[in-house]
Amino acid sequence: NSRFNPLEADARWQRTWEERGSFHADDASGKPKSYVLEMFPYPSGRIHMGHVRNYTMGDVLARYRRMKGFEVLHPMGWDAFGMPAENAAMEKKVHPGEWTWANIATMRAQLKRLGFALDWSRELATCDPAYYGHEQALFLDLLDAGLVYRKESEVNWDPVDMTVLANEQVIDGRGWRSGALVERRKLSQWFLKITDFAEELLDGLGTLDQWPDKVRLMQENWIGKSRGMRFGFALAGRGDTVEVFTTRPDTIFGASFVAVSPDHPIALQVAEGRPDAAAFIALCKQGGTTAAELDTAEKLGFDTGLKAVHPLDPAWELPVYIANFVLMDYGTGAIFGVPGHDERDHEFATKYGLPIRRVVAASADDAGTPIGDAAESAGGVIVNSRFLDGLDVEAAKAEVIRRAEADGWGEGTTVWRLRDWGVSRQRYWGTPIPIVHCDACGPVGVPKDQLPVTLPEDVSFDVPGNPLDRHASWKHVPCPKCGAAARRETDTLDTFVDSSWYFIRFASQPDDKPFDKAVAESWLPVGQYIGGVEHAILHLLYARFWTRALQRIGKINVAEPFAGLFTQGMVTHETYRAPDGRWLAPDEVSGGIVTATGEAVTLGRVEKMSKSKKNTVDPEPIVDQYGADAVRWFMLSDSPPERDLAWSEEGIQGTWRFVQRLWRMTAADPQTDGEDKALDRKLHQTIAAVGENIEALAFNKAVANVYELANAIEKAPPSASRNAAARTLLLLVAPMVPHLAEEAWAARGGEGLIADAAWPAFDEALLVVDEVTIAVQVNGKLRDTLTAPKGASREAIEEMALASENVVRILDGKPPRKVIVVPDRLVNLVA
Ligand code: ANZ
Ligand code: ZN
Repeated sequence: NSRFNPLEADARWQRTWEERGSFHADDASGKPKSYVLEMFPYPSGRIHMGHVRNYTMGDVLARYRRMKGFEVLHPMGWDAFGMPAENAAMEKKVHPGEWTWANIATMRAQLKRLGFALDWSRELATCDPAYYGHEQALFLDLLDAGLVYRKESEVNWDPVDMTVLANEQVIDGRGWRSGALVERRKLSQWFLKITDFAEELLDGLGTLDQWPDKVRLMQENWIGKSRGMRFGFALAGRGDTVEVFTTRPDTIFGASFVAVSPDHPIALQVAEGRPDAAAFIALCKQGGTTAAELDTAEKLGFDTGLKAVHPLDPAWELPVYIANFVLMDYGTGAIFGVPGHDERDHEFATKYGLPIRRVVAASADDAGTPIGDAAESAGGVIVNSRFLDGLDVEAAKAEVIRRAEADGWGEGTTVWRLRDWGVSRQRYWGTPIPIVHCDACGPVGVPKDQLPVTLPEDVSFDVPGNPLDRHASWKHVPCPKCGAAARRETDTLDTFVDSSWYFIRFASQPDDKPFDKAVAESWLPVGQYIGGVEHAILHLLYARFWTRALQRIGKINVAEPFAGLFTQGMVTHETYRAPDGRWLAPDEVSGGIVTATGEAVTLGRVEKMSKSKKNTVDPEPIVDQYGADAVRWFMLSDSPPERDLAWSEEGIQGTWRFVQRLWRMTAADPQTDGEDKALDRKLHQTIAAVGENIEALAFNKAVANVYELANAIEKAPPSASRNAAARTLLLLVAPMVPHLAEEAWAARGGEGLIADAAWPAFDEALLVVDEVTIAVQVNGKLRDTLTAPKGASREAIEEMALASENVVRILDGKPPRKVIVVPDRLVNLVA
């Protein structure tokens, strides 16, 4: 057959793999285990190109590892709870569950058509009670261990829709639906004690040498260990002090003001007697709670009239402000401002006419240079600071801390940016928190034999707020402890909890418990985890925490869940605009004009595929047209996997042609024999290189290796070497284009499935690439030259030199007194 027909072959091989259970991972296997995992998808409706790229990469690695003799676990599931399902419920009047399960069915079928080597027997969906019931049990275990607690905490409140908003539903400080200014409200919520693990999570990063540096750095910054000092400013005329935290005690003589958070007890106290202060505090509470929003908001302050006494100079008094940029839950909730050397303080001081002093300079000579339009945060030498003058920044920090500790007005301390993880969500479509609130007993865990606490089906979304809160028969239950009338917790868990342990459940999924310890440990940690960099912080941090928390309570002896991490780039596409500025989809455009109207198209930038720019390409029709292998090959070609990949029609046509070329050169061999040394060499070099490159996830390089070998095979005259090379080429591309590989393997009478074949071995001796010319000297005089493989050992070169006819003649049977070898360059024999 002169053409490979994926439309017929793909489905046939997919069926064969499924029938044979080819990709089922055997827990009891005697082989070494390898766990390859891609971040599981949110079932939003259809597979997009980003998924195809992500899962193709993982698939190549998984198939390669199988061929290398590993028992591979490569599972797939659904991160199925979350807001989009509720939005769909509101907009389309369809139940979130119905919407989600329908999407899962569609996307599962789409994934199957790409021929991924997945163990579908382990498929899971987080919205399935068979999954989230076990999550509830783990939550209760953590509660028993004291790692879960309840606390008042602020949420974003939409006063028009009367509902709590997630951070991503707050846009420019307003509710995404109502457009109303969002307020901050206090609600009692559940927290996980991730801060107990701050040090461990930070130190653990040091062991993750197969993670991208940038991700480790992002995690480090998020955990945010700050060493500094805390000390008190006495309030003039009152008996109390304001405690502040600073990382820059060296700048203590540059202080211009003290500021407290709007939630600080002193602020609240001031507000009691003063309506203007109360109004200011209320103003600060408008707007979202995200750090980014607080950072970019204009710095605002309210002068309380109080005065703070400088701890190193009783005659020096500083004004005390309430300021919107001081957070209550960081450090002590109060600061001293140094406008010369802190940008926020600079902005604040400029606005309120406070002094801006220099206390750090590049050199002592610059002590008199005023600070300009911006704060100077660079290090240097301390100036204008009495006994600190002349010290460098670090020495001055140490000196201030030393004095404070000696005189008892402050102390060195460490604070963390990391906050405990608030997991309560006032939403329906999530894992119910397995708690019942009883007036007599307080919050009581639902007994484990009553789990799962399932979501009620009969809910409506026609009024804002959480339907669980309105569901009388679900909400009102007797207390599990005393039997009195009580209320179910109506909040559900943050969906990040669901994704914090799914990789453990994939490894082991008994019915009666979340996982079996020994089985899970036999697979974990995940050897290679692959996903988007958008999960570099929260998901990975929460999963690391959850694993360590389970370790602490003895459930699993694994500290770090993901040994290797790879963050892949995005799939991009050109953007198109009509003359009126509207975005056009690729299929509305042809040859630079809008197909429907004949208008000229403006070509925009190449950008990440997104609905808003209309530059998405649906993978399914592409698979219909070109088959899975051409799409897979495209995903691996051209761009390094960590970079963006530009989708193009020409590109997919090119890969389609290459798939056909592969078919022509591999499906059958001419009847010939004879050796082709050069081709043998190329083949063995390619085997080594493709293996190394797949191992390093450098798929584009592996693809380039394959192209080279394919070119060499096509150019080579018929020979046994050529036939062997064609057969081996098939094994090399089997992880990438598995359908074609099976089809060609079968056509040439290969044994069994190529998916089960062993990865080819290579002959080290054939790897040597270059040869070098080596000068042979006797007593410093050139007597001969040698041709040797580059990198040949000293001994090998010495042996070759001693065998040279000229050398034998000159030495005349006597051994040299000394041999000097400069590898790849020369040998000098001293006679
Ligand atoms: C004086 C100072 C001088 C500061 C200077 C900085 C630069 P990181 O590194 O993030 O730990 N700060 C302390 N508590 C705060 C709070 N609750 N809300 C807002 N800001 C707070 O930052 C520590 C610095 O952030 C502290 O050091 C304090 O300002 C401010 F040239 O004190 B600094
Ligand atoms: Zn009770």
